[in-house]
Amino acid sequence: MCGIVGGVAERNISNILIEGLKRLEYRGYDSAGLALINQGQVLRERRVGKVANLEQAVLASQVSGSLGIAHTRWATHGKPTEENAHPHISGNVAVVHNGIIENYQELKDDLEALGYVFTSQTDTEVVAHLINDALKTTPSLLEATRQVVPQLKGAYALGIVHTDHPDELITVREGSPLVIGVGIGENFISSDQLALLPITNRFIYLEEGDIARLTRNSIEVFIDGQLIDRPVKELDATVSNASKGEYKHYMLKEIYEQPEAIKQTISQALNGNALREDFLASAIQDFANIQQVQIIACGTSYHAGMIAKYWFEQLIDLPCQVEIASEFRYRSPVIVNNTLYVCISQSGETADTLAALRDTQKRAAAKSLNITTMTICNVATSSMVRETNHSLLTLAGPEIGVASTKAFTTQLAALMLLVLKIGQIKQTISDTQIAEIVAELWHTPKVILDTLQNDKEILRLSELFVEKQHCLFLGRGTHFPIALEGALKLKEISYIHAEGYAAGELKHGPLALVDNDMPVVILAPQDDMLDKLKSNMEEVQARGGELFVFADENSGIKAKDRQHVVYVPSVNAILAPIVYSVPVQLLSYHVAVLRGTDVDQPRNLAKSVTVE
Ligand code: HGA
Repeated sequence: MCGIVGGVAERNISNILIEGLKRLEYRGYDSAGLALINQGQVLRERRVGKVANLEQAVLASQVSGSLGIAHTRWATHGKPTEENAHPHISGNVAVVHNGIIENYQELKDDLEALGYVFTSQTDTEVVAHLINDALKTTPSLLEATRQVVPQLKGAYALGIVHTDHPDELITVREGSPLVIGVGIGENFISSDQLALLPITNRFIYLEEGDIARLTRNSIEVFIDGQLIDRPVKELDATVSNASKGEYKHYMLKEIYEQPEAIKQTISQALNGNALREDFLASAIQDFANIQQVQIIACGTSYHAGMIAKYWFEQLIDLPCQVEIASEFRYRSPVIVNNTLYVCISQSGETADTLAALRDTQKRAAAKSLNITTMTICNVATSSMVRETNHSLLTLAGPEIGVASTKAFTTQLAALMLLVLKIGQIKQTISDTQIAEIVAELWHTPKVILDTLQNDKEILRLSELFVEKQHCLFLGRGTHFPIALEGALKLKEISYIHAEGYAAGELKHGPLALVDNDMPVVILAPQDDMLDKLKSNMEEVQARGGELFVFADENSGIKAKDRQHVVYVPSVNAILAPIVYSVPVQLLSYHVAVLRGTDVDQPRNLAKSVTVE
């Protein structure tokens, strides 16, 4: 979602802010802006569209300054116009904001009654006016911010500067992520450390409710008005590797990175064909006690969770529920003793998942229930990792394309490792079975590499989708979630309406949609459901639907009139969903490229969904 970058330095930081915004652009990209404090003035530039537009404006106007804040916006309140782009200014205060001020209308009414004039439709502008107003009673920017924060309801990360405070950057974290980048004689803030990696690898991760005051040479963090010590963490320099390389899009690069990402992810847990003794060792007692699993996630991560449900129940006989976080958090779910709550999120900051986790922890504590919480995510320093009992990292490297690919397949690999570990502790799976699955897991990167060889064939087929308005994806068992994921991918980046269905549900409704103009994508691994799936394919063909089948090379499914087949190398049925993710990713990618959409930054979407 929106990206914040800010800094206080000796040197001109306009380039640093722009570079930082570019690195955050994948999180929101409908408009961008910056404000620099220079000789008692706020110099502001804002532009609709990509950061490149802002960059040109900054180059043309030559605005400079050694204190400033910048923002890429993903609008929640008010259209993506220049007036609504951040920073917002009131008097001599400039503010950037990530999140939503839920009570902004009440605050706005009060401020208007006091004579403040609003120039935007955003919720953010109230913060600028409130701070400006609070400065009537105190000369301290920090103190004014402290007075305003309790009035704000909702989620927010803020960056605040003022012309009378040329060596002071105030920042607040409440419900939206924010890190401080620690430099030498200069300090920075950002909503994602990725933005600051070119200038520092030392970070302070703010906690909920923290307010910090940065100057060139000092960082003070306060919670409830008390100065508090937050540790500085040094990051491994390799995490900064986030360029497109030779690839046309991040998404394509990330699809091709999957074999390596999976290898990295499983290597941390395995020793030959066995689980390493130290893998999740601190969780052994907790895992021994659990009697069921509740997975909470959103979007693609939710689909990974759906697959894990099959694995938990089939392989280790452990009941597992999966739910979308935005539903789970608001429906007052019964929190059950001895449950493992697993949050899955690429960023570890997904607002709904994080809120669901916190709510679950609160409810469990209120009833003195014994639950265990766990995160599967791709960012070691994320809020979820910090706030759960245990975590398992996907070592996929930064994922920049908005459509998740390598994060998804590494989540699946991580979930399988978790299933095996819990099964081993509970002795519901034998060492031999573990060794067999692990051997297949090691083999998966190679099968994905072979599957990627089909890229040209998939490109050829994707030409048949370009003019389509709708598409169905069908699968059974663990490939039902892959059908959902395939449909989600196609929707997200090509804007073709797509639905994923359990193939057995076809005759309960979606079959009515099938006609000559309806492409139907089928996921046909070699598993127990193959014959049933073949019958479903016949049902589609009988109604004139055109089939695009990703089929196991030994499935016996053959190409014929209006039935296109791409063969996927044979793979163990349990792990097949990891492999079958790849052709649906490639299909969506090529369709989107042929339709000329912005693949890495599709309209209306953004990465790292830090607003609910
Ligand atoms: N509510 C603010 C900020 C939006 C945001 O954080 N998006 O991720 C706005 O609409 O400008």
